[in-house]
Amino acid sequence: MRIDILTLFPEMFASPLNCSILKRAQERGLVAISLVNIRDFTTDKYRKVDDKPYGGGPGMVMMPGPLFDCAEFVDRLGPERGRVILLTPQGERFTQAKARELAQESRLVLIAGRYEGFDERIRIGLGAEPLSIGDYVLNGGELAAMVVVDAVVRLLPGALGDEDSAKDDSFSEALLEYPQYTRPEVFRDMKVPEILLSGDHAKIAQWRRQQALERTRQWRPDLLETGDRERKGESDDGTARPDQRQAAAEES
Ligand code: 6GU
Repeated sequence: MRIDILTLFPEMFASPLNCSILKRAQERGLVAISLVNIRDFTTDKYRKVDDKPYGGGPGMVMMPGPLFDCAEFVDRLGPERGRVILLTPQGERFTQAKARELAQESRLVLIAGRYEGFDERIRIGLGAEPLSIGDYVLNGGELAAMVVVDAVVRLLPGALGDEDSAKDDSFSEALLEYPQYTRPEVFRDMKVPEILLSGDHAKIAQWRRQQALERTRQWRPDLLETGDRERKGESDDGTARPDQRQAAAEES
């Protein structure tokens, strides 16, 4: 996979891209990530990338010129055009399902902006899909772009060790995970639940499922609501995955 990130702050990406799984994935050749500074495509002496909104209103808007020139330059860096994603709070919500979908692509172009927003012709003219990472406002799209890169790259075959990949099964977002414990057995008077030391694997599995349901009910009841297919982990044809049916049965 090739990922090009168009940004006004390429330096923000240095640390996240050069640690841990993302670093290893690049070293292994699973993904090539390039950072391109939008400001390098300005033509005026002030290197201006934003301007006041037509019609009035607060804030500044990203101008189409530098971004078009930047995107057209980036197009030529790879053999095919790639899917263009516009990071903006005015977008479709990024989910695990979307991460899986993007992980199938051979090329992604991520546009991270600043200011109040993008001139609408950027989305239209570049065929960019607006994507938001959640219902809150960030100072810019950079952190959101990093979130997308992180979630997508870890899904590329070979990015995770065997140990980690087991956790990433297709039901990973259907319920919250059960609580985990490791050594020591007693820590500051807090004991590991007896059942986990019992060696009874059937009982342990039952306990974990019940715990997963309980904490989902407490902290993410929306995941248990009907009519929310994607996060409930239902398949595209609307039928429940086997794991889901079991969870629903236990719930009732
Ligand atoms: Cl993609 N950008 C900004 N600026 N804020 C956000 C976001 C993106 N997603 C959630 N909040």
